[in-house]
Amino acid sequence: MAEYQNIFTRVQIRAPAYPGTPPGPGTGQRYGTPFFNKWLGWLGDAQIGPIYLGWTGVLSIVTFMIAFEIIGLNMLASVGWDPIEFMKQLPWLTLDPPTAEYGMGIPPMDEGGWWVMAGMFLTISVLLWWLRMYTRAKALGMGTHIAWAFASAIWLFLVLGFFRPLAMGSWEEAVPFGIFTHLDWTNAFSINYGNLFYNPFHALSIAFLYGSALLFAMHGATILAVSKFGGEREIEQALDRGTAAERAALFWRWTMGFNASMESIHRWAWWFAILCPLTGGIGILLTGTVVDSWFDWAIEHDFAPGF
Ligand code: 07D
Ligand code: 07D
Repeated sequence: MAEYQNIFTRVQIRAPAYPGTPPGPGTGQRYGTPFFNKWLGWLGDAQIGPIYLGWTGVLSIVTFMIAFEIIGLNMLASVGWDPIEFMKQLPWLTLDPPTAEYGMGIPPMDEGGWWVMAGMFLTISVLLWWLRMYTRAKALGMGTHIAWAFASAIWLFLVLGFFRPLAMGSWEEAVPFGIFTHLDWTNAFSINYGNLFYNPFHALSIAFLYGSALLFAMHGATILAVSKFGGEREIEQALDRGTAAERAALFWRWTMGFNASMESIHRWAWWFAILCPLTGGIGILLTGTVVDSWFDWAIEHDFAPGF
């Protein structure tokens, strides 16, 4: 008997290639003949294509490639254009923002100008991808929840790389493009401003981050646990509670004293995810602009010991 399971089982959903619902008015065509990939089928749907790009998709990919090229070529230049050294040192390589002397101006290319240009293209790319998400959701008659969730991440991204540097009057405040150097930046930021642990918005952001992971795990596990009763048909179960919804609810009342509903669990998860970068962005924006040392601030507000 073939029972539908998921990740890494042999059973794969494989219907004839399906192009999807009609793309809707004002939408261009989709490209490519659909094909199937067994490896992807283990993780999710095996079908690839047809692909819809539209102008937002094309421009977003182009601007992302430009940013990626600028970063990559600058890193390659920093190791004397040696591809072997590039591969060996990649995690340590970096494209840094301009130094403070340039303020928010445009510096010479090799003193941060490339960083400004890469940042500009990356920002355009991210914003166009947001627009694509929004317009594609509308075209499919969907809600725009996913676009707003992405907007929340973009808020933190813009605070880190644009709004806060603008408020501080210098690109130097922004994050470098580099795998380890962006960690160095994160570490230095915390040290420079009196330890981010004492920033209450960092704390909120952490609670929502951990909360998101917990809710995702609880929800995924619950649905898998009742899938043999049809639990994965969540929408039907939300409108017409079946035995899967009843069992899942009872389980959580027994083990936690409270249960979410088939619908509310998704709203819980959405809000937790949204609030993580939303509160985080507020915390970063306040740092150095309103509060110079979170440790001193915490002593003043009686929750750091003040050794
Ligand atoms: C799993 C979805 C897939 C996305 C991935 C990221 C790139 C960048 C660019 C080589 C969960 C793809 C990455 C395309 C390549 C170059 C130049 C999402 C998933 C796999 N970080 N960060 C990482 C970014 C910031 C911090 C990893 C981006 C802040 C810490 C990856 C941004 C601060 C740690 C990465 C960004 C910060 C990381 C894995 C932008 C505070 C880690 C990310 C645009 C928030 C971890 C070596 C991941 C690590 C890590 C990307 C911003 C802190 C390279 C694109 C400035 C403490 N970050 N990060 O899985 O291993 O995300 O670092 O804002 O420990 Mg970071
Ligand atoms: C970065 C949103 C932007 C990303 C976008 C994606 C691409 C790639 C890829 C096609 C992640 C664009 C994508 C371009 C395309 C492909 C493949 C979201 C981002 C738009 N901290 N900390 C957080 C913890 C400490 C510090 C948040 C924990 C220390 C700084 C999170 C600990 C110091 C900042 C969090 C801890 C420090 C943060 C991030 C523990 C370092 C931030 C939330 C246990 C010594 C950021 C208010 C997020 C923030 C942030 C967790 C410790 C520094 C909750 C658990 C004390 C400077 N920290 N942290 O969603 O918002 O990020 O702070 O120690 O800026 Mg922290």
